[in-house]
Amino acid sequence: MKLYIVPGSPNCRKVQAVVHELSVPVEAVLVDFAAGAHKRRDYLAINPNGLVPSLVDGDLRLWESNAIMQYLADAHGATSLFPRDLRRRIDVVRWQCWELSHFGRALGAVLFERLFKPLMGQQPDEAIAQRALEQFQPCAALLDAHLRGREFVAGDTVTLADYSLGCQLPLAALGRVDLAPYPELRAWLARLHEREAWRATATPAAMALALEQAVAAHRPGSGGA
Ligand SMILES: N[C@@H](CCC(=O)N[C@@H](CS)C(=O)NCC(=O)O)C(=O)O
Repeated sequence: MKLYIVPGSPNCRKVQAVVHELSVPVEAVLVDFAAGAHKRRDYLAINPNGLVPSLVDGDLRLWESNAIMQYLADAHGATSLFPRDLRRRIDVVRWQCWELSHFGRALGAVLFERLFKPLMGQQPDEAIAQRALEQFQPCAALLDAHLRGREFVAGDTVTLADYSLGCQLPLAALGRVDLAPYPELRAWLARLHEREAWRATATPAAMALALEQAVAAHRPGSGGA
């Protein structure tokens, strides 16, 4: 099995966390974004979107991070991460859908403007970041309220839903996204951080440093923007 990733990508991290949880032998293939490898014909044959992550398992070519997580969990009998019981399973699916459509989409738009654009040498658009932040805040409040009295998003044990919803949050501070108003969310993130699979997939130090430097160069008043 081959997993195509870019170190530091939140969508890759959620899949990598599942790989670590399951201890499955997966060959990680690093896609060289800087060289445009994700837009070349050989990679587009695997993922026509030109995005990461992608999984190749025999003749299966699978893209969309949440689908890859579900496939890996089911293929390895991980019923705790992705329960077979219909009610519990659909709860996990629901939160993963919500992550893609609402929570992660809004947060991703903020981070794209404030972190990833500077990293790529592009000028951030703060108006877009502000609008996305306004969409993120009610989502964060909803999740915060949901987590009250719960260890994890879909119950007392970690599931795919936690890794999907958590994958971008470690970058929040760098993107000036204030999580202070969401104490339950922060406590849940700390619980996630206790898991070996989460710590093992943290953004590589070199990537974290590059992000910090790119953000600093574009900070208002830095003279870099
Ligand atoms: N919905 C997709 C999103 C994948 C995605 O946007 N990946 C980012 C990295 S986190 C990417 O490949 N960006 C490259 C680009 O936009 O050209 C998934 O969940 O797999």
